[in-house]
Amino acid sequence: MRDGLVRQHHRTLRLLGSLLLVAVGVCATGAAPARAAAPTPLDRVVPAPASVTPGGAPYRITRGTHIRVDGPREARQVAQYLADILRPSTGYRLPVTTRGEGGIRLALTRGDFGAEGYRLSSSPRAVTISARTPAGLFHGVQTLRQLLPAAVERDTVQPGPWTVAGGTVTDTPRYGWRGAMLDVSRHFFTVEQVKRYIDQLALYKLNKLHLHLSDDQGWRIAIDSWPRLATYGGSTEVGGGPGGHYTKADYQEIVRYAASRHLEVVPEIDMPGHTNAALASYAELNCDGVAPPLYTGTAVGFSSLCVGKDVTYDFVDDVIRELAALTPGRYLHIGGDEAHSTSHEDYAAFMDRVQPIVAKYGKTVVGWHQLTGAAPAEGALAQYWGLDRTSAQEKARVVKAAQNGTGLVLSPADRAYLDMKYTEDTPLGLSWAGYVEVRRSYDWDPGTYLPGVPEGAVKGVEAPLWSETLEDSGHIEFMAFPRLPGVAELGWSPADTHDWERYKVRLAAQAERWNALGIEWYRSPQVPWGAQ
Ligand code: NGO
Repeated sequence: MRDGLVRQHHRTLRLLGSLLLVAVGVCATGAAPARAAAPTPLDRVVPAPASVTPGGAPYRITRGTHIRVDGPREARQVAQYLADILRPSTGYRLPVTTRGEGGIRLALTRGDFGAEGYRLSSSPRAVTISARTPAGLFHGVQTLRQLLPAAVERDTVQPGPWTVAGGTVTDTPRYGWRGAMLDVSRHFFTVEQVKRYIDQLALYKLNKLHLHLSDDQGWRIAIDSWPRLATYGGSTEVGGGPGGHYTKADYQEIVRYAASRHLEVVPEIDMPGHTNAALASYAELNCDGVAPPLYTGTAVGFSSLCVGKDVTYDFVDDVIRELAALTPGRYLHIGGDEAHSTSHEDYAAFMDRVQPIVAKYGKTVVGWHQLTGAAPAEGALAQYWGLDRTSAQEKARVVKAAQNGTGLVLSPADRAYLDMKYTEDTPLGLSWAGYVEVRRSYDWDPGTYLPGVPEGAVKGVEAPLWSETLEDSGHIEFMAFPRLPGVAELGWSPADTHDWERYKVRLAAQAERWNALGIEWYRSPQVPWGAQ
C-alpha cells in the first residue's frame, strides 16, 4: 500500500524531469514508516567480515537509484550481476551507469585490498564498494546482498524498504583457496544443476569449484582422442541410471559461468585408482587387455590403470592435454586417492610420470594427500581428507611434505565432507567418517589443524560433496546447507572472528535467504533458526 503510494507519487514526479527523480529518493526515504524493520547490522554477514565499523544513518535503495561503475568489462559485469539480483524483487529499473552522484557505486581503486578484498561504505547518500579487482567488487556485492532484506532474493516484486545500515565493512580473505567439490561421477549433474550450485557457492565468497569428473562409475567429460570414455564410460552411474557427460562446449559453459561468479574450475581426473569407467571403455588400458564391465555400485579401491604399459601414459597425456586446453584455471587435480589395487612402487612410479605431464601442459598439480606418499612435484598441492583417526604415520607424511614446500588444501572428512550424514537419521549421505553436525563442521581452525604444518603451507579449505547417494539439486542443497557457509567462513574470515555462539546466530539469519532462493536445507537443532 505504502509502496503503491510512493510509486504513484513517483510517476507524477517523473514528468518533471530527472532533477526531481533525485528528490523522489529523498522523499521516499522520508516516508519510511517508523516501524520499518531495522536494517541488518553490518556484522550479520557470513563469512564474518574482517572488520566492521557501524555508524551513521542508513542508505536506502529507491526507484531513483542507479548503479554506477567505471572500469573494465569485468567490473561492469559485476554491476550487471548486482542489477540482475536487485531488479526483480525491488521492481526498480536500477540502470547501470558510468556517471552520476550517489546511488550504488562500484569502484576499482588502488587501495590495499589484496586480490579479493573490498570495502563497503554506506551512508544516506550512497553505498560504495571499492576494490582493487573485479573479484573484490564481486565479494563486496555478496556482502551488500546479505545486508539487504532476504526478500531481495525473490524473483517477484516485494514491498521493501531496501535499507542498508550505515557504516563501513573492510574485508579481505584469510586464504586464497576456498573451494567446493562436486562429484559429478557417482551421479551425473547437468550444466544447469552445476550452475545452480555455483550461484550458491558465490553467495559465500567461495572461489574454487573442483569438479570430480571421473571415477569408477562414470567418465563425465568428452575427450576427442578417446571418445568412448564419455560415450560408453559415461553411460551409467551409481544405481544404474543413464549417467551422462559434458561435451566440451558444456564444460566450457560451466567454466564461463563459474568465472562470471569469480570461481575458478579445478577439474579432476582421478588416477591411477577410481578408473573403472575408463578401463571399461578401452580394453588396452587394462594389464590383461580385458575390459571390465561398467560399474554402478559404491565400493572403492578395486580399479587401477596399468602402470607398466606405455599406452597408459599416452592416454594420460591425451586426457590432460585436452582438459588443460579447456581449462583457463591454474590447477589440474589428478586424484591419487585409494589406489588400493596399485602397489606402492607402482603408485610412486605412476606419479613420477604423470606429474610432469600436467606441468608440460602448463598446469599445477593437485592431488589427494596420498600423493605425499610419492614425490609431489614442486609447487604441487595436496588435499588432506584424513580424519581424527587417521594414523599418526599418515599425518606425519603430510606434515613433512608441507614442511618441504607442498601446499595443503584442508578437507578433513569428519569436518568438511558435506556428504557425511548430520546424524544417524539423515536420509541422505554416508557415515564412514562419522556424523558431522553443523557445529562440528564449523568448529575447527585450518591454521592449527595439523600440528607441525608451517603457517604459509595451508592454502585454504575445501568442502567436498560426494554423490553416491545424491541425485538432484535438492539433495545437494540439503547436504550443503547449512554446513557449506561454515566451511566458507573458515576459509574467508580471520581466525579471531571464530566463535560458534556468535556464528550460529549469523547462520540462523541466513535461512530466510535460503527460503527466498528456494534452497533446501537441514534444520539442525544446533542452530537457533527462529520462525523460518
Ligand atoms: C573418499 C573417497 C571417495 C568417496 C568419498 C565418500 C576420497 C578422497 N576418496 O574421499 O571415493 O566418494 O570418500 O565420502
